[in-house]
Amino acid sequence: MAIRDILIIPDKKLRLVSEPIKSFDAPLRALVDDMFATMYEAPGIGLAAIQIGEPVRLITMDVAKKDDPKEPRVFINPEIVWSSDETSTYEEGCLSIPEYYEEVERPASVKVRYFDIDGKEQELTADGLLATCIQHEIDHINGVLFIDHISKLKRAMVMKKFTKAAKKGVAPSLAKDKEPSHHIG
Ligand code: GNR
Ligand code: NI
Repeated sequence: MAIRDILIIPDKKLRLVSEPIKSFDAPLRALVDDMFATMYEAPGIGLAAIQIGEPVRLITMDVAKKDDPKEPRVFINPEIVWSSDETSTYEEGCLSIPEYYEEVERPASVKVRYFDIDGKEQELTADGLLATCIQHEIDHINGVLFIDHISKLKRAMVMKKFTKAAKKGVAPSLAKDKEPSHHIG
């Protein structure tokens, strides 16, 4: 079991459309173990395989509150088969866009069909944070990031900060959703 590096924007791999899982075997279990180790250590409430550079349709998740018992969940080849018309708004973050948070509106409830680690088909109807997280992670396996759901101006600001930081090899300076004054940026 290994903690793996998490890809950060503007890494192009984060824009790949991940491929379906075909084999429910030992290498898949090893990858799932690495994803849980990486997700819990970060810490994060969800992780898509592409975030550790593996372009397969695999998600790990645990939305249990801190101090409550762990609720590890694995979703393989997940598909949203129903979404509510009702929406809800959460302040989202992403381990691939560290320390940037913004409100995103999405369907409040979703029904997801997926395979579990044993290759058995499952269905789950989710609401609240679980529904938001499932949608955030399914976006990842389709090469979509939560900043694709915010304003073009805010997205451009975030991309610029992280692109600059990546070139310098430093962490980006992100005063919450504000572009710093031009003379200090
Ligand atoms: O840890 C995470 N928290 C979070 C908060 C609100 C909405 C979505 C998320 S997912 C994120 C981890 C992550 O980047 N998963 O891809
Ligand atoms: Ni994310």
